[in-house]
Amino acid sequence: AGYHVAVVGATGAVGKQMIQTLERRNFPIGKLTLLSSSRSAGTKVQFKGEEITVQEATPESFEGVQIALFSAGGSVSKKFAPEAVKRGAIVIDNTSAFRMDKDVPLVVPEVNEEDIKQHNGIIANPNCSTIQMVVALEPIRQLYGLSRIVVSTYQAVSGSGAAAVQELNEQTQALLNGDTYEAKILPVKGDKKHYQIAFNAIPQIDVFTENGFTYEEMKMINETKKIMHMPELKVSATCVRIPVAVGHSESVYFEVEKDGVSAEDIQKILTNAPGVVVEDKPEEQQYPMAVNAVGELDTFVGRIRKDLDDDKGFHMWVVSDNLLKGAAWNSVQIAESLIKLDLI
Ligand code: 11C
Repeated sequence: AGYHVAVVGATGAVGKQMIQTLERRNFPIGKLTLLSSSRSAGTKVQFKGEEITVQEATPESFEGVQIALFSAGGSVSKKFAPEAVKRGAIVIDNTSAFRMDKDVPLVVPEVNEEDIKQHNGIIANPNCSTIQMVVALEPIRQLYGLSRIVVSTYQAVSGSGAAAVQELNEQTQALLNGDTYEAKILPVKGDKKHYQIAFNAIPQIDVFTENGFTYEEMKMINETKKIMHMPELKVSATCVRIPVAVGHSESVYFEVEKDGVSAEDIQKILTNAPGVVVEDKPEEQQYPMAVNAVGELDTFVGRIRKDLDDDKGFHMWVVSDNLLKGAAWNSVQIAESLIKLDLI
């Protein structure tokens, strides 16, 4: 009568969406175990009309668990994912802890579902901004090849967690009231300085690496190459936080390998692509916007146009709910793929 599923980080921004997505998809669940840090243990959560109490995660919490969805930060995954695997669970991990490990598949079902078959207990869920970009680019790559990507992101504050959304809301309110509000979280909780996000755009997501790119930018670069199995693909990224609560937007420039491809060709492929909805009627001012993507499982693409100077270059605007396709839904989708591929 269904699987024993655990959600680790059940009270977080993504964990809540995981629980809702399991319910929304009517995922075959026999038992749902909700886990968190000791701080949030005891919280009561509704699932299919029943109340489930969140428990503190311990190694023993994973006894009998078949699928464990992790979204409680990298250190929690590093500590508990091996414990879950040891007890026979398949872990779907939404943190960056294992993404680049050679023996851990990094999966977006629309792109590389078959990679799941190589798992050794842990399957990684990519970074949100990477997922929506590869969902839109993969159908193009399959038909026309892909040689280069240059992406600039406009990322929602919920990517930094529920407390960051609270900071955005309270700060906006305070500034409109003529009060001051000291930033404590954004751009990165653990970094030295914090900046106002209300009425601002901050060109820093995650901390800086030694090459001048941030970790968020390096995630987009490295994860894209791994998911598409293209280590030679040229990718560069600039990641920017904007005062939007939910929904990441991206300006994606890409170059195909084939000559003579038109914007209409790209539009046509994406219209039939899995997980993609094309919203692209400039004459009607129709294009994807973050507010319309909230709560949706799909990735929305518009503003598809050919570069004016490069015959192989194209631009498009890609929008998705970062908590759903970017995190919770992609994780649940991987769990659905496990069933579909007869791997559990
Ligand atoms: C953000 N992309 O928007 C980040 C959140 O590696 O899973 C997800 C971080 C990650 O801030």
